[in-house]
Amino acid sequence: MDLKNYIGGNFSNQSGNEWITNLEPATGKTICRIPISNSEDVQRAIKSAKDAQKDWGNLSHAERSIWLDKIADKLEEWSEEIAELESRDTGKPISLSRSVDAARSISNFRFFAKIIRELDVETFEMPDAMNYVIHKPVGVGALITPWNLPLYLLSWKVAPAIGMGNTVVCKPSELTPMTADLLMRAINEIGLPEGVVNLVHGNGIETGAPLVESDDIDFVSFTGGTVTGSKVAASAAPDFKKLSLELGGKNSTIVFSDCDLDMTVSGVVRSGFLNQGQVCLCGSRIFVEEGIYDIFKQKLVEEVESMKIGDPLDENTNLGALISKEHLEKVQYYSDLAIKEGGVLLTGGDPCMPTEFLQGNWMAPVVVEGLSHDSRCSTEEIFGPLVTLHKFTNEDKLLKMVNNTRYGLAGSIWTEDLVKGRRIAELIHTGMIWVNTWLHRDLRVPFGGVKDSGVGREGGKWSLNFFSEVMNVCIKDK
Ligand code: TXE
Repeated sequence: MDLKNYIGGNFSNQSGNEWITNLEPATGKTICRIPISNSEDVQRAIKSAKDAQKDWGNLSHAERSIWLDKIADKLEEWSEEIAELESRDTGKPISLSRSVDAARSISNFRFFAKIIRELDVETFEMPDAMNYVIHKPVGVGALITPWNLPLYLLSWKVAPAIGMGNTVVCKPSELTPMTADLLMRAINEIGLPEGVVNLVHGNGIETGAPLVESDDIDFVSFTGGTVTGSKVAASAAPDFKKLSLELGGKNSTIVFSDCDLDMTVSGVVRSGFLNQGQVCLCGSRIFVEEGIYDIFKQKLVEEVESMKIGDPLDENTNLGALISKEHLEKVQYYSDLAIKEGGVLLTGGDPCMPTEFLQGNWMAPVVVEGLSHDSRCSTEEIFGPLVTLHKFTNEDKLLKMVNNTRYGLAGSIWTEDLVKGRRIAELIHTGMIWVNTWLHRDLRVPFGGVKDSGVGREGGKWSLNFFSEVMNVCIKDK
């Protein structure tokens, strides 16, 4: 099957004849081919977005929110297809693509439909004047998304971007195009005005880069790696494009002796290995208070080894395949490096897989102890099923270790003493911290990181402000 671009309300071929073969992570089998769109295709998509923006921007927030709900309805109707496509395309367990990817993609559209419909005009009274604030569209945007949560992250950007009156060109990861294609089919089927949402398939250099660099792009919302994020920022800088970057992470999990041990063990395993550790929010450096280190380590390894690695389409699978051979090799490199850096592997390695999966990208989850907190494995983003265990004795030393990475995205703290939990949370340099939970998401809160984890926040009103130009009008009383 060959996928097509979606430009101006039509599915169309790329102008060149270059393709990328999309392989299934679990089996290595070909799923489809995607076109490598060039700057000509990109410019055609941008032009259709530009032509559509004026009329779309002139609709009211309420009128546009009806369209968001229509997309949500169609995705809800197709939710099982989303789950299966996402599971096949990413290698993640179907239970996860149902409960997280499909469900959250639908709620992204519903959530933004609601808060955009309810968006009020803010006023600020002065003794002799009144101010009122309106949200105007920015214009035409580039939405660039990665392979770990394909539709979840694409919908997280498309919904507020078009809801606030912008038109967009999407560029999904070349590793996971399937549900982006499904979203275009849904948009086409509900009859969204042509040119509001466009999509070009391709890679970063030939497709993503010309998209971000175009003078006709007014804003860029990017989620992906830190290295790529800095390239995107550099090309967006000359004409001051609005920029939102959600980049990599190397998040700390802090386990105090006074935690609820069993709840903490399962929470920490989920945080470390959900989606095979391929979530920017995963907690991959685990700091355990000395008093419970041994019992925690033993329970953690038991729970990790009890996870079922296997067919992503099997309901009982807990861990699927990694996204690509190259990524598997990257994570295996870090597993070998851990030993060179003085670590001890408590579990992990090559799982034995049934014959139909021998060509897949498989790795048993790895737990390493004995590494220094400033070793490469403990400070560099690995983005796979590998966590490092560290002991701590006091809060000052803990905070120094926790804050010593170039990233600052998320983290979690496990303690029954919530005063301590809050105190420690506020001393950690990240964008988000969970206490006695992880990935517990209220879509109204700000989402994003500091340092090398990104620039800006999305989520709730932070998305509405990013995807609009806020304008103040001040009227003097007579
Ligand atoms: O991201 P990339 P990848 C981390 C993780 C992973 C690393 C690379 O460590 O190993 O990033 O992952 C497009 N101009 N995260 O390869 O390369 C590209 O085609 C414009 C964390 O997926 O950053 C894709 O659509 N676009 C992250 C998107 O950018 C460019 C989730 C992301 O690709 C481009 C995923 C360019 N010059 C990976 N180069 C998170 N924060 O969740 C590439 N692209």
